[in-house]
Amino acid sequence: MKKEEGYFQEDIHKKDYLSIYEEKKITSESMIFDAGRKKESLDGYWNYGVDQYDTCLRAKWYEERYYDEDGRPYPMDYSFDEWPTMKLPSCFNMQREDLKLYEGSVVYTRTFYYERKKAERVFIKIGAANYTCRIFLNGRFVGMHKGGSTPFYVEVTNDLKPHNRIIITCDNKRNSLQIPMENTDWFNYGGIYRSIEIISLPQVFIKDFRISLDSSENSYTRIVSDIRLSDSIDGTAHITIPDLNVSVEVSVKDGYGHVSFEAEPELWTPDTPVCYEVMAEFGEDRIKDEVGFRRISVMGNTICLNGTPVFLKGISCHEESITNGKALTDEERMENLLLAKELGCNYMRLAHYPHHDNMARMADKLGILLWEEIPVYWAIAFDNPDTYEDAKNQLLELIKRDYNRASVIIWSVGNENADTDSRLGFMKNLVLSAKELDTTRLVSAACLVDYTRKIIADRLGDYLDIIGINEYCGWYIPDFDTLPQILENSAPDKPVIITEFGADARAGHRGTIYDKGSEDCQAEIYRKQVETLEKIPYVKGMTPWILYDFRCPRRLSVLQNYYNLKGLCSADKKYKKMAFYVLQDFYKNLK
Ligand code: GCB
Repeated sequence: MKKEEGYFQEDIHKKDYLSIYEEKKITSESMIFDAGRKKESLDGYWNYGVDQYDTCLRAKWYEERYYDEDGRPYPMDYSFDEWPTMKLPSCFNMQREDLKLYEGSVVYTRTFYYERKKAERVFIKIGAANYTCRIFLNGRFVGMHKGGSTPFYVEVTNDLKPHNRIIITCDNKRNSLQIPMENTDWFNYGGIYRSIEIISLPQVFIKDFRISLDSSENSYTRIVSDIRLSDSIDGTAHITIPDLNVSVEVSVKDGYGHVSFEAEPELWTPDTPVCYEVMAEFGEDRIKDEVGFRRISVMGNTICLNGTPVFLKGISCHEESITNGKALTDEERMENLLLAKELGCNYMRLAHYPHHDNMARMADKLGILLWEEIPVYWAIAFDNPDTYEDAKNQLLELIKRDYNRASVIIWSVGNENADTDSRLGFMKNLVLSAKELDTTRLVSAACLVDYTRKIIADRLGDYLDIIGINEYCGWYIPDFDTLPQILENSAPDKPVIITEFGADARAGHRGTIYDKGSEDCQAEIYRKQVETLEKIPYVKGMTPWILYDFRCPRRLSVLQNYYNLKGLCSADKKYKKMAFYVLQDFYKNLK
């Protein structure tokens, strides 16, 4: 294929080379309900090039315009098929020592065969890629997604051939307008770190499927379900739940159907994490999910699960492992959940961004309640409308992804954001969006304490169902006695969860309770914290910071050595610090 004359100069001089890739934005609107569907995996070995200057996008390598009219090759700056390979999904930082601190574009490519069946629609799903991802199939730009932790889907029905070349560029450069912004207290892993899959569907398919107890009624025997189709057509869908003897028809009009019916599910709780196989079908399409039924609510200062008051015995957790970065294996996820169980938890905070959806699926089975969060972290560009759209999109993608998970009880719209007017408007709107899309859960955020007035006084609290509070009394706030004062000065009219407290301790480093960085000092702070918090009637849960140590570019002391050491366990999770047992004891003896 021939390149236009002068293409070379255009490639290097064009300043806004990215604008053409802003079209075809993939958003929460493009999501497809994919539980129980047959998928073909594109995981495995991809060729890749580290493209620090974004030359693939500037020079449109994906067009593969190799030859002039006489068949002579143009000079080329890439060699897709000769490039080295990397196994996906993965964080590239963990794959090559010299990429450990790289932040920027990586071009991934591979070929694959596909035999398209008549009348099917085909989509590519990427579980997550950090942060901006652009997909090209057979020379054509098919879509762009922003946001580093949620899944996205793009239709490729008309682009597929028997033999295909796919190219995905993925750029994890930090940026003050993104969610999160450039400064975070965790490591900015890059790459396509969750699975890449092909999903083949009939012409008309079930695009969204939600099922839960009816949140508008105080009943435990009424189930509601919403079905949205890919197309605006009329018809009848079916829902079956064999173990509940449910088989109902759903009348669908203009692509949407709602049904409400009686059933007697055993309620989902951490002690009885019962999930039912639920099937839905419309025309040739079938989906299948495993769903638990429970009700979460707030009454005054109390959090109730199925009408019974519950105290959230929790722990915070990042999505990270020493060997795999964010690309955890299911075994590693299970290890984290079991470690929380061993600690005596009935609840976890999945900080500070959406973790893999298998985490919630496993929590459904193990009986662990979850707080899920979007990375509206610290000083977001609250004045910027595009930044808001990005945050909202990440929130909607998360909610749509995990709507049917009984374990997820709280959506968090952010963490530690200063109480300014623009932040209030931004985050209030996120709260309202979450509530509009999902009436079956509570909405919260991890707020800052007003240390000057020593009071819980974040204006966002008015809009939340539960107020989350991060407080570091005894650590960043050296005078521990500030905590009882804050708690005494405050009289919230809703439950409070202490979303963070903690202290750094290097595993195996001992000292007196005054020696910062020693296990003894950390354990003492935990002792004082739980002793104080236990007495406060409106504190209805806690997720101390954090289950295990994690990589952190901001932590430069010799003790820390680029790790945040507030873990109750060492980073490899093999060693439990003294504070682990303090919290375990507290949870064990809590009534
Ligand atoms: C916080 C942040 C968390 C940090 C932690 C710390 O308040 O929410 O992301 O890692 O403090 O260790 O300072």
